[in-house]
Amino acid sequence: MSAMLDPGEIADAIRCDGYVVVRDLIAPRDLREIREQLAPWLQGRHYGRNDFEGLRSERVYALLAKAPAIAKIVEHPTVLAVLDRLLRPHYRLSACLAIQVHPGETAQGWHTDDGYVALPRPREMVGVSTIWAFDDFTDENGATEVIPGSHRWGDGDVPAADDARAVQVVMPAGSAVRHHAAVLRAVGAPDREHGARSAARRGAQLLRARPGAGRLRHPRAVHRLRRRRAPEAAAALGERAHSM
Ligand SMILES: O=C(O)CCC(=O)C(=O)O
Repeated sequence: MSAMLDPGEIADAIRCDGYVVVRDLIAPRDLREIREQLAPWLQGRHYGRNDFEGLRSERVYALLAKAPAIAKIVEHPTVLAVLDRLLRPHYRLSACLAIQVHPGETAQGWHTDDGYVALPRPREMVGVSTIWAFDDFTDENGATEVIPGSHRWGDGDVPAADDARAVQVVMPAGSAVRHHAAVLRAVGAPDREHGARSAARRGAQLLRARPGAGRLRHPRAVHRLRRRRAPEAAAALGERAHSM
Protein backbone atom coordinates (compact mmCIF):
# COMPACT_ATOMS: atom_id res chain seq x y z
CA MET A 1 0.00 0.00 0.00
CA SER A 2 1.34 3.41 -0.88
CA ALA A 3 2.00 6.06 1.75
CA MET A 4 -1.40 7.16 3.02
CA LEU A 5 -1.21 10.00 5.47
CA ASP A 6 -4.59 11.66 5.11
CA PRO A 7 -6.48 11.01 8.39
CA GLY A 8 -9.85 10.94 6.60
CA GLU A 9 -8.67 8.26 4.17
CA ILE A 10 -7.09 6.21 6.97
CA ALA A 11 -10.30 6.39 9.03
CA ASP A 12 -12.40 5.35 5.99
CA ALA A 13 -10.13 2.36 5.33
CA ILE A 14 -10.42 1.22 8.96
CA ARG A 15 -14.22 1.51 8.81
CA CYS A 16 -14.40 -0.38 5.52
CA ASP A 17 -11.67 -3.06 5.69
CA GLY A 18 -11.10 -3.11 9.44
CA TYR A 19 -7.43 -2.22 9.04
CA VAL A 20 -4.95 -0.18 7.05
CA VAL A 21 -1.17 -0.11 6.74
CA VAL A 22 0.36 3.35 6.92
CA ARG A 23 3.94 3.42 5.71
CA ASP A 24 6.67 5.73 7.00
CA LEU A 25 4.51 7.20 9.72
CA ILE A 26 7.35 7.99 12.10
CA ALA A 27 10.53 9.92 11.28
CA PRO A 28 13.77 7.85 11.24
CA ARG A 29 15.26 10.02 14.01
CA ASP A 30 12.29 9.39 16.31
CA LEU A 31 12.39 5.69 15.49
CA ARG A 32 16.09 5.56 16.43
CA GLU A 33 15.40 7.27 19.75
CA ILE A 34 12.56 4.86 20.58
CA ARG A 35 14.70 1.85 19.71
CA GLU A 36 17.54 3.12 21.89
CA GLN A 37 15.25 3.67 24.87
CA LEU A 38 13.60 0.27 24.45
CA ALA A 39 16.86 -1.65 24.08
CA PRO A 40 17.64 -1.97 27.84
CA TRP A 41 14.17 -3.44 28.40
CA LEU A 42 14.50 -6.02 25.62
CA GLN A 43 17.39 -8.09 26.92
CA GLY A 44 15.68 -11.46 27.15
CA ARG A 45 14.43 -10.98 30.72
CA HIS A 46 10.69 -10.44 30.21
CA TYR A 47 9.23 -13.29 28.18
CA GLY A 48 5.47 -13.79 27.88
CA ARG A 49 3.71 -15.56 30.75
CA ASN A 50 1.57 -17.90 28.67
CA ASP A 51 1.07 -19.16 25.13
CA PHE A 52 -1.05 -16.14 24.20
CA GLU A 53 1.62 -13.63 25.19
CA GLY A 54 4.18 -15.94 23.65
CA LEU A 55 6.80 -17.88 25.59
CA ARG A 56 9.40 -16.79 23.00
CA SER A 57 8.19 -13.18 22.87
CA GLU A 58 9.48 -10.47 25.15
CA ARG A 59 6.73 -8.19 26.42
CA VAL A 60 7.33 -4.90 28.15
CA TYR A 61 4.38 -2.95 29.51
CA ALA A 62 3.87 0.61 30.85
CA LEU A 63 6.15 1.96 28.14
CA LEU A 64 5.55 5.62 28.80
CA ALA A 65 7.30 5.23 32.15
CA LYS A 66 10.20 3.23 30.69
CA ALA A 67 10.83 4.78 27.28
CA PRO A 68 9.53 8.38 27.30
CA ALA A 69 10.18 8.78 23.55
CA ILE A 70 7.16 6.49 23.08
CA ALA A 71 5.09 9.64 23.69
CA LYS A 72 5.97 10.56 20.10
CA ILE A 73 3.81 7.75 18.80
CA VAL A 74 1.13 8.05 21.48
CA GLU A 75 0.47 11.65 20.52
CA HIS A 76 1.42 11.39 16.87
CA PRO A 77 -0.76 14.00 15.10
CA THR A 78 -1.95 11.62 12.36
CA VAL A 79 -2.82 8.98 14.96
CA LEU A 80 -4.86 11.46 16.99
CA ALA A 81 -6.56 12.94 13.91
CA VAL A 82 -7.74 9.46 12.91
CA LEU A 83 -8.99 8.70 16.43
CA ASP A 84 -10.88 11.99 16.49
CA ARG A 85 -12.80 10.73 13.46
CA LEU A 86 -13.48 7.25 14.80
CA LEU A 87 -13.96 7.44 18.57
CA ARG A 88 -16.08 9.52 20.89
CA PRO A 89 -14.36 12.49 22.52
CA HIS A 90 -12.13 11.99 25.60
CA TYR A 91 -10.88 8.57 24.54
CA ARG A 92 -8.03 7.17 26.60
CA LEU A 93 -4.90 5.14 26.06
CA SER A 94 -5.69 1.66 27.29
CA ALA A 95 -2.59 -0.35 26.43
CA CYS A 96 0.96 0.55 25.53
CA LEU A 97 3.47 -2.25 25.24
CA ALA A 98 6.42 -3.50 23.25
CA ILE A 99 6.66 -7.01 21.90
CA GLN A 100 9.77 -8.60 20.51
CA VAL A 101 9.15 -11.89 18.77
CA HIS A 102 12.06 -14.32 18.87
CA PRO A 103 12.86 -17.31 16.68
CA GLY A 104 10.99 -20.39 17.87
CA GLU A 105 7.79 -18.48 18.71
CA THR A 106 4.59 -20.23 17.65
CA ALA A 107 1.61 -18.60 15.89
CA GLN A 108 -0.71 -16.75 18.27
CA GLY A 109 -4.42 -17.61 18.32
CA TRP A 110 -6.91 -15.30 16.59
CA HIS A 111 -8.29 -12.65 18.91
CA THR A 112 -9.79 -9.18 18.92
CA ASP A 113 -8.88 -6.24 21.14
CA ASP A 114 -12.49 -5.63 22.18
CA GLY A 115 -13.14 -9.16 23.47
CA TYR A 116 -13.86 -7.72 26.92
CA VAL A 117 -17.01 -5.96 25.62
CA ALA A 118 -20.15 -8.00 26.35
CA LEU A 119 -22.06 -6.93 23.23
CA PRO A 120 -23.00 -9.18 20.32
CA ARG A 121 -20.85 -8.99 17.19
CA PRO A 122 -20.76 -7.09 14.94
CA ARG A 123 -20.51 -4.26 17.44
CA GLU A 124 -19.83 -0.58 17.59
CA MET A 125 -16.18 0.46 17.43
CA VAL A 126 -14.93 0.80 21.01
CA GLY A 127 -11.25 1.11 20.27
CA VAL A 128 -8.60 1.44 17.62
CA SER A 129 -5.26 -0.35 17.84
CA THR A 130 -2.00 0.71 16.30
CA ILE A 131 0.90 -1.70 15.93
CA TRP A 132 4.12 0.08 15.05
CA ALA A 133 6.99 -1.68 13.31
CA PHE A 134 10.24 -0.74 15.00
CA ASP A 135 11.98 -3.33 12.82
CA ASP A 136 10.85 -4.42 9.36
CA PHE A 137 7.88 -6.81 9.54
CA THR A 138 8.67 -9.53 6.98
CA ASP A 139 7.00 -12.75 5.92
CA GLU A 140 9.76 -14.60 7.79
CA ASN A 141 9.94 -12.92 11.19
CA GLY A 142 6.41 -13.17 12.55
CA ALA A 143 4.65 -10.17 11.02
CA THR A 144 1.21 -9.40 12.42
CA GLU A 145 -1.69 -11.12 10.65
CA VAL A 146 -5.22 -9.78 10.28
CA ILE A 147 -8.44 -11.03 8.69
CA PRO A 148 -9.78 -8.14 6.60
CA GLY A 149 -13.47 -7.41 7.13
CA SER A 150 -13.70 -9.58 10.27
CA HIS A 151 -14.85 -6.53 12.28
CA ARG A 152 -18.22 -7.08 10.55
CA TRP A 153 -18.48 -10.78 11.45
CA GLY A 154 -21.21 -12.11 13.72
CA ASP A 155 -20.81 -14.24 16.85
CA GLY A 156 -21.17 -17.44 14.81
CA ASP A 157 -18.30 -16.59 12.46
CA VAL A 158 -15.22 -18.47 13.61
CA PRO A 159 -11.86 -18.31 11.82
CA ALA A 160 -9.85 -21.42 11.00
CA ALA A 161 -6.38 -21.58 12.56
CA ASP A 162 -4.87 -21.21 9.06
CA ASP A 163 -7.69 -19.08 7.68
CA ALA A 164 -7.23 -18.47 3.94
CA ARG A 165 -8.62 -14.95 4.30
CA ALA A 166 -5.77 -13.85 6.57
CA VAL A 167 -3.22 -11.35 5.30
CA GLN A 168 0.25 -10.86 6.65
CA VAL A 169 1.14 -7.24 7.41
CA VAL A 170 4.54 -6.91 5.79
CA MET A 171 5.85 -3.36 6.25
CA PRO A 172 9.14 -1.51 6.74
CA ALA A 173 10.28 -0.18 10.11
CA GLY A 174 8.65 3.17 10.86
CA SER A 175 5.28 2.04 9.46
CA ALA A 176 2.18 1.10 11.40
CA VAL A 177 -0.92 -1.01 10.98
CA ARG A 178 -4.02 0.58 12.45
CA HIS A 179 -7.14 -1.44 12.98
CA HIS A 180 -10.66 -1.59 14.36
CA ALA A 181 -10.60 -3.23 17.81
CA ALA A 182 -13.02 -5.91 16.55
CA VAL A 183 -10.82 -7.12 13.70
CA LEU A 184 -9.30 -10.58 14.16
CA ARG A 185 -5.56 -10.42 14.60
CA ALA A 186 -2.61 -12.60 15.59
CA VAL A 187 1.17 -12.56 15.74
CA GLY A 188 2.45 -14.81 12.97
CA ALA A 189 5.00 -17.52 13.74
CA PRO A 190 8.53 -16.68 12.60
CA ASP A 191 9.82 -18.91 9.85
CA ARG A 192 11.94 -21.60 11.53
CA GLU A 193 14.64 -21.56 8.91
CA HIS A 194 15.06 -17.82 8.70
CA GLY A 195 13.81 -16.99 12.17
CA ALA A 196 17.03 -18.14 13.77
CA ARG A 197 18.98 -15.32 12.19
CA SER A 198 16.31 -12.73 11.61
CA ALA A 199 16.18 -9.81 13.97
CA ALA A 200 12.62 -10.81 14.88
CA ARG A 201 10.79 -7.56 15.29
CA ARG A 202 9.43 -5.09 17.73
CA GLY A 203 6.01 -3.60 17.78
CA ALA A 204 4.17 -1.47 20.24
CA GLN A 205 0.46 -1.67 20.41
CA LEU A 206 -1.81 1.11 21.47
CA LEU A 207 -5.44 0.49 22.09
CA ARG A 208 -7.60 3.48 22.67
CA ALA A 209 -11.00 3.21 24.23
CA ARG A 210 -12.68 4.93 27.11
CA PRO A 211 -12.03 3.37 30.51
CA GLY A 212 -13.64 5.18 33.42
CA ALA A 213 -10.58 6.92 34.84
CA GLY A 214 -7.36 6.89 32.88
CA ARG A 215 -5.21 8.11 35.78
CA LEU A 216 -5.68 4.80 37.55
CA ARG A 217 -3.13 3.20 35.27
CA HIS A 218 -0.04 4.29 37.12
CA PRO A 219 2.85 1.85 36.63
CA ARG A 220 4.24 2.38 40.14
CA ALA A 221 0.83 1.62 41.60
CA VAL A 222 0.73 -1.68 39.70
CA HIS A 223 4.22 -2.53 40.91
CA ARG A 224 3.26 -1.84 44.52
CA LEU A 225 0.12 -3.96 44.20
CA ARG A 226 2.11 -6.85 42.80
CA ARG A 227 4.60 -6.59 45.67
CA ARG A 228 1.73 -6.65 48.15
CA ARG A 229 0.32 -9.71 46.41
CA ALA A 230 -2.95 -8.00 45.51
CA PRO A 231 -3.41 -9.66 42.11
CA GLU A 232 -7.05 -8.66 41.64
CA ALA A 233 -6.31 -4.98 42.20
CA ALA A 234 -3.35 -5.18 39.82
CA ALA A 235 -5.59 -6.93 37.28
CA ALA A 236 -8.11 -4.09 37.55
CA LEU A 237 -5.34 -1.78 36.40
CA GLY A 238 -4.78 -3.93 33.34
CA GLU A 239 -2.05 -6.16 34.71
CA ARG A 240 -3.63 -9.55 33.96
CA ALA A 241 -2.58 -11.13 30.69
CA HIS A 242 -5.06 -12.71 28.30
CA SER A 243 -6.27 -16.16 29.52
CA MET A 244 -4.52 -15.92 32.90
O1 LIG B 1 2.49 -7.64 17.87
C1 LIG B 1 1.58 -8.06 17.19
O2 LIG B 1 1.72 -8.41 16.02
C2 LIG B 1 0.20 -8.22 17.77
C3 LIG B 1 0.20 -8.52 19.22
C4 LIG B 1 -1.09 -9.08 19.65
O3 LIG B 1 -1.93 -9.43 18.86
C5 LIG B 1 -1.41 -9.19 21.05
O4 LIG B 1 -0.61 -9.69 21.79
O5 LIG B 1 -2.53 -8.83 21.44
